[in-house]
Amino acid sequence: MNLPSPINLYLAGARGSCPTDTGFDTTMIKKILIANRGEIAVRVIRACREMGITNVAVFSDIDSVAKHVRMADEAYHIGPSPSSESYLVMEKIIEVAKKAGVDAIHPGYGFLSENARFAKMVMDNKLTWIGPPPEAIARMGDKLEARVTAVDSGAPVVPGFKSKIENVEQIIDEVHKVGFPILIKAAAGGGGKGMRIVNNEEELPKALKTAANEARSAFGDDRVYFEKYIPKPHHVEIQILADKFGNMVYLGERECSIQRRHQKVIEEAPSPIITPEIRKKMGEAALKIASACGYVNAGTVEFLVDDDLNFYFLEVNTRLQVEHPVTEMITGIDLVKEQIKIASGEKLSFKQDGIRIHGHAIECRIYAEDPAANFAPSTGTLRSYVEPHGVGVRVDSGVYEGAQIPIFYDPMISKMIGWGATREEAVARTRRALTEYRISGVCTTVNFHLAVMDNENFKKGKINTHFIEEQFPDNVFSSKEEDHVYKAAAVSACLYDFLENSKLKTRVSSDGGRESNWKIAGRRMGVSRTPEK
Ligand code: MV4
Repeated sequence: MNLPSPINLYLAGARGSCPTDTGFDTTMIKKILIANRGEIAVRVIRACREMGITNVAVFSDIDSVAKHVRMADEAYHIGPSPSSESYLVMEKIIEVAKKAGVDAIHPGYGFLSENARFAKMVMDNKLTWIGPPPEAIARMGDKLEARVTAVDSGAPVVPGFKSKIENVEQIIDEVHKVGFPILIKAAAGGGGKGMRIVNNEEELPKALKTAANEARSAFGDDRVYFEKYIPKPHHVEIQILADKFGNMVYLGERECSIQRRHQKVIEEAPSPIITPEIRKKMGEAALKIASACGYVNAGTVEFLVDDDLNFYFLEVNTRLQVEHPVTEMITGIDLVKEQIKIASGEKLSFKQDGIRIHGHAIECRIYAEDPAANFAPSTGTLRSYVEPHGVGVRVDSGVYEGAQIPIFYDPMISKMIGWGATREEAVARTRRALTEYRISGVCTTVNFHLAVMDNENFKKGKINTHFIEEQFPDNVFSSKEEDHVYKAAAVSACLYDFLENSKLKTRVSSDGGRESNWKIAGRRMGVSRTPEK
């Protein structure tokens, strides 16, 4: 089981090695282990192959024929399906890295990517860690330390407190200075966990207690701090790259306000609200914070932006992010290749004034979720799976037709990125590309994304972190799974027609195929579903 699977031995011989001169010096890094799965593992494999680097996948029981395993030069089994017994087991991954003879480990996002202990373990085993220094990961992972680092660097930070809250008396003067409402946050938190809005002084003692209790049970760390609450902010983040010689650049911003339950759904670059002046200010603030924590490799500095375009530091993500492609599309810079080059000790090959923003890119995260069931994960077999193509369209996916969508991992199956010369063109192209997805067997969020592309506020760039709840309050979207309902109905319709001795005539849908023929046939049988908004 620990040998490369036969399919990969075949592929490696057939097309794995890259004989052409890629311009990358493989003296330091010849072979990389990718400690991840799904679309991000595929993304890193692609970068490796373009650079002439041999790539090694790892897989759990259920992933033995997953797309990343099929594409890799070599693949090693690392344990049972639950990630706690496979993708998260540091010792197993180090063991495979040694057995396979790799030079470096790329963690992708999620899993071990922001685990400072793992980064250190990789380095202690004389392997190259394709990520930031463990000290920077640890420092930014603590949201209170990150806040203090940002304050000391001179970057704008939300008004609030710089240290752990001990009791109400200690903070009450500060609270009145910034004014209600305030937001209590957990030092060990992030991603929205353990936050509490406090509207007045009466609520304060109880809120402090519950926030600390929640933080203790969620993170084993009850430290909390507070910030002024910024209502309906934009979430805008700056992509940075830093080499080992102190060279740093920012690659513009990404607008990530469209999210639900603190999970991003649609991201775009550039942000529709950010001006060149604010971009420069935010970029420079991001680099100050990165310098202050000795940052190296790719990273993201998150900011909250209010309607007056005041921006405030929020968090640093010490990893490659899901939404990195929108930045790649508008800058022409391959972030994964840059990560690998930085880790191998190369200097950045461009300076800030060499970075240009070209056009506009929008990413839709396609999740295997059922919008009709409050976006619960939808698992099963991808009975049909057809991806969009054509001008200005990029699809990064971790699946293929016939693949299983397991219950064990994140339900994101595909990312579709539409590029256009202007935001209007990017929206139209993203919408067009979405109509080309043909997915059955599981429910997906494709139709939700279509509804957003047709939303008047979205089209005008009027979005903030409350967009989904405000624009789609009743949560009703059709999903492609509906086709099954229509198929069943259409089969009945055929039977009915047969019995009536009349032919089922083909009708062509007039709106670019958004409505399937099954649906049209189904409707003839009087099947009606919740209409789209
Ligand atoms: C805030 C905020 C308003 N004011 N901080 C949510 C995730 C975590 N990283 C920080 N978050 C927020 N912090 C202050 N002082 C509003 C949010 C917030 C949010 C931020 C980014 C994207 C989506 C969000 C959804 C709800 C709340």
